Amino acid sequence: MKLWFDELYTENTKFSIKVDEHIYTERTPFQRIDFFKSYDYGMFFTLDGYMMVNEKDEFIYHDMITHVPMAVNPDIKRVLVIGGGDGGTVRELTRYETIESIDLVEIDERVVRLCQKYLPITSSKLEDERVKMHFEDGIRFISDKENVYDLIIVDSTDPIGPGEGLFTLDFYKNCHKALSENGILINQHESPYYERDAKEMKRAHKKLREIFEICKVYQYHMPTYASGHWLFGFASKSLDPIKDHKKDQWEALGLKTKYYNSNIHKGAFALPTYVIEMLNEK
Ligand code: AG3
Repeated sequence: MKLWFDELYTENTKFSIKVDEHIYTERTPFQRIDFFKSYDYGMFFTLDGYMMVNEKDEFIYHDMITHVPMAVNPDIKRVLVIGGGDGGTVRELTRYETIESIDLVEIDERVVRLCQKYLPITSSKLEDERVKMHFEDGIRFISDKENVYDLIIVDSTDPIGPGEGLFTLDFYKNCHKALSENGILINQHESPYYERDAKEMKRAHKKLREIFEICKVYQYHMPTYASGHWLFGFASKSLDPIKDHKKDQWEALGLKTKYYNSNIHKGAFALPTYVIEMLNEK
C-alpha cells in the first residue's frame, strides 16, 4: 500500500510526500501532532496537518531564525524562545558560548516530549544547562516581564489554533517591554505567496511597525513550507540588521553553518517588489 502525506496549500493546490511509516499520532488539548518517516525528508512532524520540521530542510529555518540576530548583536546574553518545542532554535542558540540563559516557553509539552523521542536532530540540546523550559502560554509568560531579554524569538505555528495570540498587537507590545535597550524580536512571519499566508504576513507587519522603532522583514528558501518562499520579521528598538551587521565579529566565532553566511545575511533583506508593496500597504 502506498501512503502519502498531503498538505493543502490552497483548496486547489497540494504538496504530497510519500511516507514509509506513520509513526505516531496524538490529539492534545492544543492540537493534533503527527510523526512520519519519509523517503526524501527523513523523519518529519506536523501540527494540525501542517509541516513543522523535517530532517532535510530544518537547518535552513533554524540557521536563519538564530544567526541573523546573533550577527547583529553578538553580545546577546539572555534569550527567550516562544514556541519552538522541537528544540531546533535552541540547538543553534546553544552554539554561542556567550549566551547565558535561554527560556523556552512552549504551550504544549507533548511537542517537546515527542520531539525528544522522535527528532533528536532538533531536540538534542534541550538538556543544555542554560536552557529552562516553561510549559505555558507565551502570551501570559511575557506579560509581566520588563527589560529582561536581549533577544526574543517567536518560533510559532501559523496564526490559527494555539499560535493565534502570538500575532496580536498586545503580544508585540509586551515583547517590546520585555526587551532590553538593544533588544531584538524575531518572529515567524508567514509567506507572501498564497493569499491566506500573505494576509497574515501583512497583518503581522502592520502591527509590528506600530510598536518597534526598526521593523524589517527577511526571506529564506524553505522547500517544504507553502511555495517555498518564507519570511521572518526583524524588529528592534535600536539595531538595524544591515547597518549594525557585525560581519567580522560573527565570522571570527568560526561557527560552521550550512545555509547562513554573511552574504545571505545581507541578501535576505532584499525583498521582491511585490513583497515590499504588500508590506507597505496601509
Ligand atoms: N514553525 C512553524 C513555521 C510555520 C509553518 N507553517 C506552515 N507550514 N504552513 C516551525 C518550528 C520550527 N522550529
